[in-house]
Amino acid sequence: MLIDEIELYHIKMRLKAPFRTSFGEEQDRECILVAAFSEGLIGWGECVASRFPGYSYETVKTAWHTLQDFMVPAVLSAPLAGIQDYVQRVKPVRGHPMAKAGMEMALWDLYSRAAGQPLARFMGGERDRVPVGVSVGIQPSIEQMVQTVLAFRDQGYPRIKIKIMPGRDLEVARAVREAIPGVPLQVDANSAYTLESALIFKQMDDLDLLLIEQPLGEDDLVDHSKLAPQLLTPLCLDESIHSLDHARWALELGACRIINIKPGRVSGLYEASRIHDYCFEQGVPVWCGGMLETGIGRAANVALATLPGFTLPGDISASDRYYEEDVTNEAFVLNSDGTLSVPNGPGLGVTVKNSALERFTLNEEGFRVT
Ligand code: OSB
Ligand code: MG
Repeated sequence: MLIDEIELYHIKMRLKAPFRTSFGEEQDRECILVAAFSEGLIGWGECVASRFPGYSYETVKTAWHTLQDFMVPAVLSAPLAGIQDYVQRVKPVRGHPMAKAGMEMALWDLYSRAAGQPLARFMGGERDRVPVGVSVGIQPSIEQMVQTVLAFRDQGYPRIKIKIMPGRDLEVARAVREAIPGVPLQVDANSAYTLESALIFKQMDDLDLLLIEQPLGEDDLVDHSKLAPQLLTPLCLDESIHSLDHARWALELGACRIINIKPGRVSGLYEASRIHDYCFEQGVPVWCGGMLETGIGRAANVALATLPGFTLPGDISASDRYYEEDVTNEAFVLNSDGTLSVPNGPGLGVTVKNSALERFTLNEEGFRVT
């Protein structure tokens, strides 16, 4: 396939409510949208690097630079033989997984559209609905956390995740557990602790949590492997897993029992599905994480979560959980059974609302084959 043109859009969208984690707070979410043009078709991708390098070292600016200087030329330099060809071409670029993934998503959209298939089918997924949950940011008080969680529970979210940080952990989790007994609940520390805090996590064993997500440092598989056996609650890794090798290392070390897969964190849907396949063979449950995506990245996450090993609910909430207005014409809506429906149109199954894109765009640039 000859890709004739790539457009990059740096966009900014106001979240309905600020999203607070152990590494900071986001009110206006920024990201990069990638449009790839070929043979009259357009493929869209979303690069999930944020403005601030708290979750990952990548930022909107580093991603713009690596996309412009490396990923765009890799795609425009010669006709592409497929997704794997793209993956090979960008392999010499060390790191920068979110930038790689944003471009890759546009290519997945393009290739599955060209095949006339929904991306989910194109990737080998069979489900037409995927189970989902909601990720609730750190709130100003325990009271407000409980109220926020109850409101999401009442909206029909069947699984709740709450963010924790030092000083706002055990008591908050206990209060939420008491407010929603029996509802699947998990916590996410976003790397905020060290092994010295093991006791806090041991005390969480009484709360019947589904899992504890990324308590220790991103590069700390060793200490995770020391913490995991001290707990009854399964440990799940997010930030630590950047590739299939990391998944294998983490599982071999006993550093986790569950893996959160985010396409952006692992260089794209291709590596994400390889991690899925490996975990599926090993009987290790996986679930799809989220990065507060627009309708574009959300559609890709929904497609990924149709693979059979995604047995735990994803952080893929309905569009209206995040934004008043999305950049896509189609919105994802929570079904009464706590799922999101998989779009059945070709590719990502969503279309870009140009009027919204124009209003959200801070900067755009186009690149053509010369
Ligand atoms: O750690 O899972 C995380 C959002 C931004 C950065 C990191 C994380 C998150 C979330 C949000 O938890 C999940 C969602 O998109 O709903
Ligand atoms: Mg996480």
